[in-house]
Parts: sequence; C-alpha cells; structure tokens
Amino acid sequence: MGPALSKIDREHPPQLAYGTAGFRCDATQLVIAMERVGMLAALRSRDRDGLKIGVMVTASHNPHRDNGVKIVDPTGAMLAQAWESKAEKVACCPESQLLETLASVAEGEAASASVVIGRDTRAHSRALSQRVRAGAEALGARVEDVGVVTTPQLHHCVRAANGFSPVVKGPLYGYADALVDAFEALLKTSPHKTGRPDSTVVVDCAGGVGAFGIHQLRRRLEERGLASVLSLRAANIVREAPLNHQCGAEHVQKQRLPPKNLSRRDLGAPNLRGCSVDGDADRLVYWFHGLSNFEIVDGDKIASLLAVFIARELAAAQPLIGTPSLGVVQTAYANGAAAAFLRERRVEVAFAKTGVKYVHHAAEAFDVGVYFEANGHGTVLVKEALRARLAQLDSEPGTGGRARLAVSRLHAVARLANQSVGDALADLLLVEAVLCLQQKSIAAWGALYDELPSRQLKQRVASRALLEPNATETRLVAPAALQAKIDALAASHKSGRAFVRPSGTEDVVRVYAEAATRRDADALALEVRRAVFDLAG
Ligand code: 16G
Ligand code: ZN
Repeated sequence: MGPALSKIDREHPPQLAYGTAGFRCDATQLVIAMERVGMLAALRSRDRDGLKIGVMVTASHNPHRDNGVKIVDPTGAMLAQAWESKAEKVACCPESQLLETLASVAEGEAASASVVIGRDTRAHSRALSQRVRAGAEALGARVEDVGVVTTPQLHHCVRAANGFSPVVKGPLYGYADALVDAFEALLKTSPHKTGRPDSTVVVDCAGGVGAFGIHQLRRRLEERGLASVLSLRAANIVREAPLNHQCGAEHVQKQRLPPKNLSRRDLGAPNLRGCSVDGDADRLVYWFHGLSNFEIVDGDKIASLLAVFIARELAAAQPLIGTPSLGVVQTAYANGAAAAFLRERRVEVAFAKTGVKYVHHAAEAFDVGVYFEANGHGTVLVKEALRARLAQLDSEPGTGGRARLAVSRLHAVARLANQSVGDALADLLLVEAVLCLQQKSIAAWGALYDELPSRQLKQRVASRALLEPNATETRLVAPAALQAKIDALAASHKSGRAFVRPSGTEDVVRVYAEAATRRDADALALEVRRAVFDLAG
C-alpha cells in the first residue's frame, strides 16, 4: 500500500484536519498520521492518569481506498474536543519538530500509558494499525490490539476495560454476551410467549466487519433458544461485496436503492425485513418491499419507534420512578414529518448540529435522550442516576404490576443501548425487541407517519466558509440576503422547508429541501441551489 516506509517524506506530512470522524482520507496518506496518533494516544492516556485510550482504524462508509483513524477517550466517548487541535499539531508537524510538539502537548504525569487498538476489514487497516502500535510503543505505552472489530465494539472495550461499565464474561469484554443478555431480558417482559411468524431479518453487512458481529449475535441467539424470535441472516459478508460498494447503510439511505447481491427471492418475499449497516457498523437503516416500492425505514423512524415505546414505559413506571425527562435530538436533515409525529405524542424534540458529537452532547441534557441522524447513526442515552435506580428496582423481588414491568423494560433498554456511540448491532436488537413486544410488522412501522418528499443536492462555491449557519444549521446567519431568498423560495411551495450548510467532509455546500409533493421538493432544491450559486458562488 502506498509508498514504502523508507520513502515517506517525514518532513512534510500530509496536512490533515481532525474532523467529525477523526482523520480520514486516501489510505496512502495516512502512514505518518497513524504513528503520530499512536503517540498522541499514549500522551492522552498519561494525561488521564494511565487510563486506557482507544484508537480505531476505519473509514466507515467511505470507499475501500480510503482509511481513517479516530481516538476514543477512557469512558468510551469520542476524544475531548480540546484535544482535537493537539491531534492535528502532532499528526502534521515535520519530524524535526516532533519532540518539541509532543512536549507542548504532554501535560500528564502518570507513569504508565495504555492504548487499545481496533481496526476494520480494509486490506490496509492491519498495516496502518501496526503503525499506531509502533507510535504508542515508542512513547512507552502498553498496547492491547483487539483486532478486527466494529467501531462501537472498540468503544465498548475501552469503556469496559477502564471499569466504566460492568464487564460480562466473554470475548471483547463480553460485548455480544451483554447485548444478548439485555435483549433476552427485554423479551422476557413480553406477554406473547411464542416465536414470531416473521423472525428472519436479512442483514446487509456492506462487505465489512458487521458480518462478524452478526455471526457472534446469531450464535448466542441460537444457544439461548431465541432463534424463533430473531433469526439473523447475513448478506454481503466480507469478500462477498467490495466494501460499501452498492451496498450498506450509506448506499441504501442516500441512493434510496436496495443493496446489491440480494437474491430476487430475498427482495420479493412478503414480510421480508431487511436492514443495512455501514463499513464499521455504527449505522443502521431498515428496508422492505412495499406493495410496489422499495421502502426505507431510516434513522428518523428508528428514533420515533423507540421514543414512543420509551415514553409509554416511562409513563407506566411513574409510580416508582417519578417523571424523568425524555427528549429526541435530531439534525436539520430529519424529515419534518418525524418531529410533527413526535410532538403530537408529546415527546420533546430538540435540534443539534450535524455530526455525532453534537447530537450526542445535546441528548445528554435529558434523563433519557434518544438521538438518531436520518442516516442511521444513533442510540438511546440513559443518565447514570436513572440507570442505577432502574437497576436497583429491577433487582428487588417483583410484586408484578404494570409499573414494575415498565421498570424491567426500561432497565433492559438502558443495558442494550450503547452509551458511548451509535451502534448498529445494539440498535438492531433494540428495534427487534420493540417490534416483537408491539407485535408490529415492518410495514406498520414504516407507516408510522408519511415522510414529506425531500431532495438533497450539493453545490461547489468559491469559499464555503462564507456561509455561516446558526447553531442548529437550520438557517444562515450570513449572508443574510441568501437566507432571505431561501425563506422566500420555501414559502412559495406547500410545506416547503429548505436549508443550506457547508459540508464538514467535502468541499461543497449541501442543499436540503422538502415539500408536500415530490415535484415541489425537487423544484425547491434546484431553486435554492441556484440561489447559492448566484449569491455565494
Ligand atoms: C460525518 C459524521 C456524521 C455526519 C456526516 C455529515 C460522525 C461520526 N460522523 O460522517 O454524523 O452525518 O459527517 O457530513 O460524526 P457532511 O458534513 O459532509 O454533510
Ligand atoms: Zn460508520
């Protein structure tokens, strides 16, 4: 891959930005960055009194030629924002300035440092993760390599290894066992004691690491006799499909097309429930064949299904736990119909900037915070105090009753949902358990509300930095004339809504439009793109 190690120009490393998902670019550009990230992780570990720091080598849903790396803090959270600029300094400085740059970053005094490294299935990920190891060891860190894992599995390992969540026995700090334990606990609260007629779910693994995770879950479900409730069938497993190519969550959700390689039998079967994960299995979207169309059940609908379920259980548990707050956090990309649906059911809806760290942070404001981006990245956060209360009540001998049942359900949800990051495998079990408890088909779930037709476009401009969005990226603060034009255009279409924002991952301005009809949504998007070109191009 790329130039030989000896040929790399260490005085001029590629200038990379630590974006919403860490460093990410063509894999050949990453050798130096990987070593330096290993070093930075060692320093971060010392700064955190020797607690373990995670490093994940992946470029998620990007094409196979790309790779990337993200750093995970001791609690399993993403790297603290204050350290992102330090990561950039260390990754991009000339080798002759490396020692002083490292010295300017290092403040920690702990004697030991410890780093946990994971990687996805990309052909170059192994070699790149070895560069991370070399960097960490050069600064004296102890390294644990957990091999090929999903991004959420790596977050789990770091969190559990540092004692921030109870460790269950089993590989990867009990990841799969803990999930299936919680799934089983949730199912036990079901009044329906038999299996389901539609227990099979086809999981499109995007040609990536998700397939391993699905295999681990399936084995445990079978061992526990739960296959009649949930039978997982993996498609597009590693080497069956080039990673993320015409398959996986990004392809399905953005192109609104079925994943490739699924047989006609799969796609045409009545009641078939399918879902797609992305290249590092932190995103999940569902799909099925409706009467005539291929239908997608996206992150907005996952959030709606879960939030309505949780709202009902919180209400039922009220005599035992009072009234904890519940909120759903969305980004500007959430379909307008989703927020309307939730508000009609008295679920609070808040908005945050696009990017997982922003929505995650906003969700922490609630006792139970549900967040999902429309692209399928999300989870359910439960505040520690509430989680502890639920655990305590759930461990007391039960007197039965609806409130007690609700406590058991909420406690299982808190155990099942990944508390660090969106997790396709955990979300899949959560969704399946809720569908099973509610005896809901995927078609009924998809029909929770009718989405407004929407369209996304992009436009190159001279400098996208001229566009200054507000905190939720729903409007522009500047240029004011462009925002005024967008307002006028949106008002000229029934249920029209549109916004533009500078992309954080590509050199483009993104345009989003929705309206009452497909024609109006398409027309509005084109008109807004034209306005961007005229007023900011
Ligand atoms: C990154 C974000 C994702 C966001 C996307 C927006 C993480 C882990 N990933 O992939 O949440 O939806 O960027 O991309 O934060 P954009 O700024 O190019 O529209
Ligand atoms: Zn991903």
